[in-house]
Amino acid sequence: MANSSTKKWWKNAVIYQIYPRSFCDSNGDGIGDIGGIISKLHYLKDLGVDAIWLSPVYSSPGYDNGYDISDYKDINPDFGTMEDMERLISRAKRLGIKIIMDLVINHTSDHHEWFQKALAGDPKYRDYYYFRKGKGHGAPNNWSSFFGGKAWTKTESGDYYLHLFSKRQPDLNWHNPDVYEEITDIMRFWLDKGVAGFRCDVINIIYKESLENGIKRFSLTGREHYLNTEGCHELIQRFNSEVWSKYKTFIVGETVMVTPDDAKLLSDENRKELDAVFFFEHMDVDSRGIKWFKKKYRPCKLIRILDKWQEALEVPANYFENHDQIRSVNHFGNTGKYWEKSAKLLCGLNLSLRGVPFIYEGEEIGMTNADFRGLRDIKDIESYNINQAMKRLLFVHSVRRKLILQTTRDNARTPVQWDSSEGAGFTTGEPWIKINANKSYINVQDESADENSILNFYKKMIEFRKNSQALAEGNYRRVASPNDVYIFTRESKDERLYIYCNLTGFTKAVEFYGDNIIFGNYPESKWEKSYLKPYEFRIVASNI
Ligand code: TEU
Ligand code: CA
Repeated sequence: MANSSTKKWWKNAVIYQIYPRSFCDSNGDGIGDIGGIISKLHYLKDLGVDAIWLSPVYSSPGYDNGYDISDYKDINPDFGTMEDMERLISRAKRLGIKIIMDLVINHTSDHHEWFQKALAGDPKYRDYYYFRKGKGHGAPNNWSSFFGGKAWTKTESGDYYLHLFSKRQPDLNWHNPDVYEEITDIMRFWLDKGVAGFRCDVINIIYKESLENGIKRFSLTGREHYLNTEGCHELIQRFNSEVWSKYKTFIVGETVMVTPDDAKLLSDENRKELDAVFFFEHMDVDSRGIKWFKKKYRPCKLIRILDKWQEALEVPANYFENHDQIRSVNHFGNTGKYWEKSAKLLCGLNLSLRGVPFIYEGEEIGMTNADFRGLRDIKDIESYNINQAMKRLLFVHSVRRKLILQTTRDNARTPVQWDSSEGAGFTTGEPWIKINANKSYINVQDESADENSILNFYKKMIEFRKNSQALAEGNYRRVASPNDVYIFTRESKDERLYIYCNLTGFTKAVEFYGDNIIFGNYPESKWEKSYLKPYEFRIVASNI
């Protein structure tokens, strides 16, 4: 049995993701920064979070907002200095908040010194990347990029280099032992500074088994050569045994296109690879293979997927939002009449599932998708590349506009709405991306003052989870329920809870299990044992 000294600190943690560019701007240049984060640490403490996952703050030209790193041991001046970062780590520590950094090691920026030296012809650094001669009149193979188009770009010397993301993000060659040494040195650099772990970007695709042609697909041709390869598992095991295990880290991997079986291999405690993984299946519940082509969202499908992953993994990393996804009220809830109820329901569900819950900045106040007027308001490099790809396929403007506006990652990247003022309390200057006009009623200041707000519901729910053995470490079992209603139990030695989630805007008749309703998103006077109101969430205690 784990006791308090051997128990892993993150086992019952609630983690909050900060996308620094959009969180809080302390110097009026319109860009969120580390000073802004420091100014909000008390807010996060009050909310009840244990750790922050910080999206990249390293030096970067910013083509992919920091997911293109040009110096892993320095801070992007837009965000501040190394001293600011050290101050953030120590101030957070004083409040009992840990910092988990984003680590992007599938690729660097094309501005990175290694890539610049490679381009200049230095053989040592050319071998840090995949440079290859073209075949016939084209690229070395037929692989495609995650952001649309080809995965190869031709350089002045006539050779091509591989990039699974944008051409500004050349892939590192993980066959090269020097790359391993460089990157593990970077990990130690940050762990020695006191960070508590990493969120590893696209970690399950870093090792390319070969550069053969891929099986032709509508999207991501070539993936069978780099997805969850043996070499990738070996690398992660080495990171774990040689670096991570020497510190008390929490390592969560972003793992793309994984099945529960793949994810189990990557996060099985005995294999000593990752502590937890982010999977995507529930995010894709309403997409036809690729997210730009949506289909109708059906709650029963979401439930089936969540249940499957709850059963499969010991510690799923649970989330409904991040910086790459649309806002959860738009995705799985309601932005009209049931905005508030559905936001609270999603909070309740996320924090009741087994695993480690992640909350994305602004989710705790029910922020919605952006209100962009057109494609010109969008900054995301992915949207830009997809728009170009759709143009090549002769999609007309109105279709491109519609598909991109409803799916662009910038929907989740509009500034956090701290108050209803012009700059939303985010900035005193001109924001780098348009602020949502609904800051007039969706904002931290107003919600702090309102006892029944979404924000205060988050606080109560986090507190509830902290005090509940069953939610913190109990087992999970699904219970029979009507269509589109999710009911499950969480049970520990002395506590059994029934969690009820009505994922629809309709009243639903339900069987009553357990004894007393003890928590919910409707006022106590409205609690009815035999039916659930629209988007109702409730916790029922049962005597055992
Ligand atoms: O995302 C990886 C990834 O799979 C996404 O590109 C995803 O396919 C897309 O966002 C869905 O719209 C990670 C980061 O989270 C993302 O922000 C980066 O752009 C990407 O890696 C490249 O580093
Ligand atoms: Ca700033």
